[in-house]
Amino acid sequence: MFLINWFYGILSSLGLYHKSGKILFLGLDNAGKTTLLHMLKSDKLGTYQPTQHPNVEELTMGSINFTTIDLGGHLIARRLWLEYLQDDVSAIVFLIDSSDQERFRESKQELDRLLTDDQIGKRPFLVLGNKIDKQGAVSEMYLKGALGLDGLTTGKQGGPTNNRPIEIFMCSIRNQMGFREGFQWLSQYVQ
Ligand SMILES: Nc1nc2c(ncn2[C@@H]2O[C@H](COP(=O)(O)OP(=O)(O)O)[C@@H](O)[C@H]2O)c(=O)[nH]1
Ligand SMILES: [Mg+2]
Repeated sequence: MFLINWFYGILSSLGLYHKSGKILFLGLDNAGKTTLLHMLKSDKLGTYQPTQHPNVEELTMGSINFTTIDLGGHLIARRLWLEYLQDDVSAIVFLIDSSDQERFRESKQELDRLLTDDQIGKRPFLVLGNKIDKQGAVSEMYLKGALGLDGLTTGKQGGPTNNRPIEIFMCSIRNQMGFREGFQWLSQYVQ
């Protein structure tokens, strides 16, 4: 009973109650994926680290499975996310450390690779510019430009689109700010 109430609380705050499927958290190492996963989990739930994959973690809550995968640096990464990219992947959350400007190029490369991949198709994409609490964090406008997303985003109000739904939200996972709005936006595109 406790767990059901708790699932309801956290999943509805993300707009994901009554939804099902798999949500992938992708991004370079250090972007904040594991921190986000742990924020979603109660002490009663374990995160599961698939034994062969030190860069992958999974958490299942209700009918939603969240999987984090580190990108970058390794050719193996594409094989890895293809492996996880079964038909039931409902959405992709791409995280980036908005205070680490030195890695924006590398992050953009990975994002471009995902956005142009046939296997990913038109799955909805939430980009989270994390760590806005840190000194040196750039503005949303700046990050959008650095990632080449100017003019390509769907709009924060969402709604039907013929293109791939994609939007950027700035957040601080550590301070629990901003990411829920992003998930609420994303959830309208998740069955
Ligand atoms: N200041 C700040 N640090 C964060 C935030 N989110 C994550 N971190 C820190 O960033 C580091 C990397 O986070 P982690 O979740 O391990 O990144 P991952 O490699 O993408 O899984 C850790 O030291 C986190 O505590 C945030 O919103 N603000
Ligand atoms: Mg991690």
